[in-house]
Amino acid sequence: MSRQLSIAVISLYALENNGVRHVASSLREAGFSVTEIYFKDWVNNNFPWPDEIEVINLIELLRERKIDVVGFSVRASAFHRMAKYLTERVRHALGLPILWGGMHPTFMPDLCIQIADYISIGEVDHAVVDFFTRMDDGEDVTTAPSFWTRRGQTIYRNDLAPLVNLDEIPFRDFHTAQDKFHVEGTAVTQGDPFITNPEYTLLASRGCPYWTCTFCSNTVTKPLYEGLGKNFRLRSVEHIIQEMEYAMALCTNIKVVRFDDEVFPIRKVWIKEFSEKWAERVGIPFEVLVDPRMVSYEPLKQLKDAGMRAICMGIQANDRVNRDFYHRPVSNAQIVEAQKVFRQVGITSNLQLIWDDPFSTEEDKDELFRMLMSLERPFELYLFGLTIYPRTHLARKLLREGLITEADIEGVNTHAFKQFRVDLGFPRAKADRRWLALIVLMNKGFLPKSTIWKLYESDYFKDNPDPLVAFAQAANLVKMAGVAGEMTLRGEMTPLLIKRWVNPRSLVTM
Ligand code: B12
Repeated sequence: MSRQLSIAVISLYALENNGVRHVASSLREAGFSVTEIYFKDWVNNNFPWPDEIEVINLIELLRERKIDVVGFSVRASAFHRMAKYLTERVRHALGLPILWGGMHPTFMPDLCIQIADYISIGEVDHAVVDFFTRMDDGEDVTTAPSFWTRRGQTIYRNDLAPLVNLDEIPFRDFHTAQDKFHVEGTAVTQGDPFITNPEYTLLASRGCPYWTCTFCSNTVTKPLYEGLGKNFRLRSVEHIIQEMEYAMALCTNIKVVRFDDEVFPIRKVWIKEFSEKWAERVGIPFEVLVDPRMVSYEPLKQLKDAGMRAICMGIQANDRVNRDFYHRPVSNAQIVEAQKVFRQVGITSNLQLIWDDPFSTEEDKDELFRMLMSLERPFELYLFGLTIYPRTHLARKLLREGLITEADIEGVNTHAFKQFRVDLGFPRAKADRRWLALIVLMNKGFLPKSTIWKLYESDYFKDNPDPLVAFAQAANLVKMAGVAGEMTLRGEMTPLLIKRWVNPRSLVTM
């Protein structure tokens, strides 16, 4: 059935945005005309404020497409100010009703409904169809589940719709080119800006089996869904393989697939079926992220044989910080053991750390350093700066203990735009500059561990870390050049990737 309403769904600074793509697919399947707009793309550690020409192009595009309702996907809280600004500009120019969806309104509904006319909370793959069907039929939207409406000073709040069965929602669509636009610089480009990307990303699940890590969105979303379905849901293997068959026919440049799950589901029977079907019907190298608590040889070996080429694992911090601040009961010993298993399986491991927290002591950092030094090489290290999301368990605890103020929390702060990935050049305390330089050197295979121990023991660098930092930056650049070279050989280096990652003003650690 064809519907009257013409809806725009806008992604802020993300060409891949799953949220926008899923919402657009569900609405198109229900007969709505949907324009997907990819408003700018991200550049690592730098999300520049939109230029005037970009705002004007966005407004003109909405006008030309005769849009009736504008939906913004506000995925991260750091986008709050920008989404507010764009909302006001679009409203002022076109007088259209504005809807916000995504993680930020899910975290902060009372704040967001003061700005948008409507917000959606949580996942709305089915609920969004119900909301717009009511609107299209001229029925009452103020009682639509998962949606809030503001009329003047009155706010209509509704409970959430139940969580969805992931096998029952449509795939993100890659066949609608004429209704997709990328607004960037002076250009408005029609077509799907992500369809030629060599890296295809997807989720095998939603939610997280370990949902208690205090920094994570799941500590906010899981309680919202109490009684409305299981937070951690897995897609059937067949559904994933069918998506890949559909995607491979349309996205013809896929060289690698990255599973973006909170943690990739390591379940014996599922992994066996997945590995067999992936090898037989997809055959593209892929990467996953796991938790140290789920690492064991057999399933990882099956995945490796099916084409898994790299594995990410969050270490976060040392025992004490993981236990007392992050509520992550993972011991140093488990991490060392997991890395052993990765070496036995023969898989590249990308280990991830969280830095820049206000509670790790020098002893904690020393213990973390020693644990990392005890890991079997080779491994890659990714360093992330701690970003404090609103309403998370961690934000509440740190506020209570006076370790942060409201200004440190995303939404007011925009940490995710500045130091999401740690940049060695960013201003930090002397001691931290030294620790980071030492850690950055650790995964550089060309540097023997004995040299790193000597640098660690040197009293000179404790007082003067800058030469050490310069050395680590140089080693980091050599590493980056090597990685870029390998990616070029595999056909995975694109202008898009270069733009996103090679940011000379903020070089991330690798
Ligand atoms: C995968 C992922 C990414 C991938 C995205 C891949 C992709 N293809 O989209 C990458 C690595 C690119 C990424 C980047 C970032 N991410 Co991220 N990401 C995630 C993750 C793990 C899953 C997101 C996802 O795809 N979910 C599945 C989709 C279908 O769900 P969804 O996006 O929530 O969309 C649903 C609803 O929200 C809603 N919805 C969404 N948009 C809209 C719009 C409208 C109009 C409506 C009605 C509804 C609606 O409907 C959708 C369908 O149900 C989440 C954690 C999580 N559990 O959500 C973090 C998460 C969203 N990311 C987060 C952050 C901070 C970021 C970055 C800012 C980090 C950075 N500095 O690089 C960037 C922002 C990029 C950008 N410009 O948007 C935070 C946000 C927390 C916060 N409150 O700020 C989260 C919650 C992780 C966390 N730490 O807890 N991310």
